[in-house]
Amino acid sequence: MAHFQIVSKRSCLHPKPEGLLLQYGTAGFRTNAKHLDHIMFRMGLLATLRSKKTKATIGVMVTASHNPEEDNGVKLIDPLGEMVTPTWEGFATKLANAEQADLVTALKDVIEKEAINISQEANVFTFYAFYYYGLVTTPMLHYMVRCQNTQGEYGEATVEGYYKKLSDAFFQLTKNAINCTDDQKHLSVDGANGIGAVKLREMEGYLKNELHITLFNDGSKGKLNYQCGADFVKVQQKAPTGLKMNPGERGCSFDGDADRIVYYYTDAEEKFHLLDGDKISTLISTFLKELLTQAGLVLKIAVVQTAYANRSSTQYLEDIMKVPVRCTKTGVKHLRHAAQEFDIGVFFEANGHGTVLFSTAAEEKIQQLVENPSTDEEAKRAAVILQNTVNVINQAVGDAVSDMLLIEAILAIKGMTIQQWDAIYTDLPNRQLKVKVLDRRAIDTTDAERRAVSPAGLQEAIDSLVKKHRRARSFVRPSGTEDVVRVYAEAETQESADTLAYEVSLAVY
Ligand code: 16G
Ligand code: ZN
Repeated sequence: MAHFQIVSKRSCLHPKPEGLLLQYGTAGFRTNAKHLDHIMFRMGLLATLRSKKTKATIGVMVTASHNPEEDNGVKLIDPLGEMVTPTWEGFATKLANAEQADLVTALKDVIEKEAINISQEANVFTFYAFYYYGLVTTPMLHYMVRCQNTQGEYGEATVEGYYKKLSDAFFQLTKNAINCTDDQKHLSVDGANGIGAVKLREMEGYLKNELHITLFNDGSKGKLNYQCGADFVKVQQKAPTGLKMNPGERGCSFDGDADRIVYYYTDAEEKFHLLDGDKISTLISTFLKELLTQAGLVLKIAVVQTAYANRSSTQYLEDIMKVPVRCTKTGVKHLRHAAQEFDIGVFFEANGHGTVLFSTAAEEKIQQLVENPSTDEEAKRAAVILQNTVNVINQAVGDAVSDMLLIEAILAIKGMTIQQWDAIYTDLPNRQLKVKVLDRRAIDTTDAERRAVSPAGLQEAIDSLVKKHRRARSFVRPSGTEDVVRVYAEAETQESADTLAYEVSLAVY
């Protein structure tokens, strides 16, 4: 009981603003940092319970991701580096919203419902993780939690271990790039003035001569995510400020905590070309599918997208590449869940968050092929590349650095320019808008957020607006991270997409 008294006393030092209600959303709690003190304290408690329950190390990530600098956020990371389960998200919300006097009751409720043995040693790596590692990117923490809980099988749970694992795999991959000139090894990176920039600086030494990075928005001057970063580039469809690139050169942007990445270039007419999460998943899945064929491996590969995926990408994957595509709700956990149903699940949100999951069986088959002395040369080469691809990927979570290394390796191996990659299919012009409404929860969606079921009449209104445009599509959904409703529209021309997005946003009011 003494425990609970201490908790109760300490929690008074982190009082909850009365009446403040927050929900554990797609990416944990996220709001203005000044409202988060009590949340941080309470999530520490919950992480400890989660650790006792799973008898494993749990991660606590404090980050604002792509949000403005004054925001902050916190989320819990489960033993294999994934997001906590829905039940525990529910506990998080309850705990966060309990008034001071009810906090202990809320805690006891979790303990009882989950039958937690309170005397079980809490591997409170949770808090150590953050303090011990100091500042790391979101994906690095996910990676380390996974290493810690797989007894090092996944890699060494240190910052150096992470750099070394990824860069080694990258070297093994780029060995297969014949004819790659020094020019082609150059990449401009916009670090969004976030932690990714700091970590990439540290990692540069490991990449030696295989990748020449010019880093912009490295945090030395600008504000976090302000006019830069993956979200800005994707939504505004223009280059980040501060980035200087010649026509045709490759550039990419991370978001503030480096779990998203998008690529781009400007052409000779100074037109900006964006290669977003859809282009990335197409590149990766095509690469993997070709390798599977060369290796003679029969493994089920699929791509998971969300409603934001450009229809051209879906059509290309399904019709040309014959890769099955699944659509899920926005939020990494949904995509991840769907991706786990395949031997190889490539999942990316259009905003650049994504990774690839390999089933244990898939990894074993690849391994066997590499080790089998009777594997013929072509199959073996493909199997070795597949194995190194597995190693360069951060399967725990979408990771800008790991995705960047994989993309760079694929382009090098294929001898492909960014223009050639871009030309695989042509995006339908699209537009995203956000609308402030009184209560965004009045909007409820179905069919992986592609249709609105409430308020009544909204979907019918969208349908009739869509009909006025060619090759058009539009949907609305309440944001999980901001108090707004998001509107997406795509159509045959940019003008059409812009008009449709605007018209639909009026229908939302
Ligand atoms: C969070 C999600 C991201 C999603 C975004 C949508 C995670 C780790 N992150 O950042 O996947 O795209 O929310 O934001 O799940 P929205 O609901 O505000 O549009
Ligand atoms: Zn992020």
